[in-house]
Amino acid sequence: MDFKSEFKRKIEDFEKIIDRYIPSEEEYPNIIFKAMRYSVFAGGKRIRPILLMSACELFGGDLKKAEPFASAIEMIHTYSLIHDDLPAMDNDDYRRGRLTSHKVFGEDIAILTGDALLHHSMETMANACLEFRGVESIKAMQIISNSSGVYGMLSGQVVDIVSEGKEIDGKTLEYIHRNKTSALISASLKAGASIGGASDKDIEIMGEIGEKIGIAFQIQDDILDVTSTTEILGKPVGSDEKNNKVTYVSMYGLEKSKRDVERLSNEAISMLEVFGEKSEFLLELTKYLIKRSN
Ligand code: GRG
Repeated sequence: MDFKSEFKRKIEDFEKIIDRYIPSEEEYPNIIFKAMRYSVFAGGKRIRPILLMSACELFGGDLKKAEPFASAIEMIHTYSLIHDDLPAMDNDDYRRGRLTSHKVFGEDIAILTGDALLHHSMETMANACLEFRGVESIKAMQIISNSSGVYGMLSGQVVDIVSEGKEIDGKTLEYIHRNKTSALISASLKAGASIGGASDKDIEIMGEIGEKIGIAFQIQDDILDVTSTTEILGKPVGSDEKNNKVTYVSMYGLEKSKRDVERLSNEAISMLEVFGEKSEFLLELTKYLIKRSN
């Protein structure tokens, strides 16, 4: 398989899909739809929706049923980036190679844009549940809403914020990574598996694979924050240091961080191999995520 062209094709396909789920800028009040579209269509690697659709494919599911959930998870991810960049949080000026939402639309509209994307994601999933009826869709919605809220991403962000400028231990750092980053990545694989008709046991296994990929992804993000450039990342480097945040690299050093990314990714790959040839794309994606430069 030519992974690069397959990945590029999946990104292009997904962008056409999500375009159908976000209202047009022509709708009133135009500014909110314009701001939603500005951040959603600013680029981004589309990892979470592609993980979700690939997991659905792995279990032989109907991709049409996965589309609204893949779009919803990208809306949630984009909302979290908009809010994370706000002056009250990380106060960053660039994201995905563009000025951040609050820099373009003002802080008030940026807050509302994050809220709008979150609400719209829930409406998109609820509509899909009504259309498809099956318990697989309801379960996917439950997985995604659970992992993005107080039992996942949101609480990871809370502990991250209250830990700023403080000495934290390894357990707290792990809590932050597991919830802030890994929860949504793991949910992508679980929700995709559910829509694909996987058994409860396989959904659990996909969740464990997602946790490993998610933690490795965050450690790689911490590595890139000190080794990459703003041009390549499309967001400021050194942002963690600026915000007095303890990262995997500042706690364990660069060498151990690189080793752990490799170890976790290899563990995820071994678990994926059990599914045979069908998991080839997910396997290649996992390898790409550890070698990524942005
Ligand atoms: C505001 C509730 C709330 C949560 C914010 C996800 C998050 C929590 C903040 C984003 C900042 C950050 C660095 C989070 C760690 C996860 C991470 C590496 C996000 C970036 O994801 P990518 O690399 O981004 O997939 P693109 O732009 O490619 O989609």
